[in-house]
Amino acid sequence: QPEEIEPGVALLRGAASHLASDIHQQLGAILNISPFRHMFTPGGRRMAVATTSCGPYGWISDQKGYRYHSVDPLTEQPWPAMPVSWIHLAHESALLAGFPDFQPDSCLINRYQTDTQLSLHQDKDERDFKHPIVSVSLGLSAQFLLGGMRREDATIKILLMHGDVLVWGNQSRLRFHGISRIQAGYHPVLGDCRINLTFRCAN
Ligand code: MD5
Ligand code: FE
Repeated sequence: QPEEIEPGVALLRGAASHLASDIHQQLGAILNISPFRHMFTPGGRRMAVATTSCGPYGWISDQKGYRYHSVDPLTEQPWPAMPVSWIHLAHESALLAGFPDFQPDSCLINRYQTDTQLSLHQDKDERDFKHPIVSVSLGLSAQFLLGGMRREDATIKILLMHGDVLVWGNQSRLRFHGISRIQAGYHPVLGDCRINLTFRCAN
């Protein structure tokens, strides 16, 4: 039963906990095909968060801009398949949050190591904002910063822990958001980092 943090933000505490070792194992197989890498912003800055993707489309960034693409630029091959158990988790989470038709065609995988942060931004690279985004937090905890529709709006902090799932939809789909600097630590399953999976309808 989701907790409504704000209209359109549904928090499912611990909803992915029971899948953690399964997710970790499948992540290993994905990384053997498309490893984590630090992409560069269109302005030429190296991103602190390391990323990869699975599913039909992956999110990429380079001097030409931010976009979704069906080929991994590192391997020049399609992205690895989205594991069926991941699709089910995303679909069930969206259903509980009131989105019965969520069919992700992309899963962006973010890795945050100690001291990594993600500055305030909006997710606007997807074709249709009527679809929610489902995010799954694994490993080290993080303070999530939830802002408003304008960059200067006040933010609230949400502590995201291993296994937490959030569904971002409707009026909260385009809120500004970010992640505070990750504190050093060690998680028994994921080790010394935070991993976030974001399931999206890119196209
Ligand atoms: C993370 N990732 O924890 C977050 C989870 C990203 C990113 O922000 O862009 O990869 S997704 C959080 C999110 C998505 C869409 C809308 C909102 C938040 N929101 O309205 O606050 O690594
Ligand atoms: Fe984002």
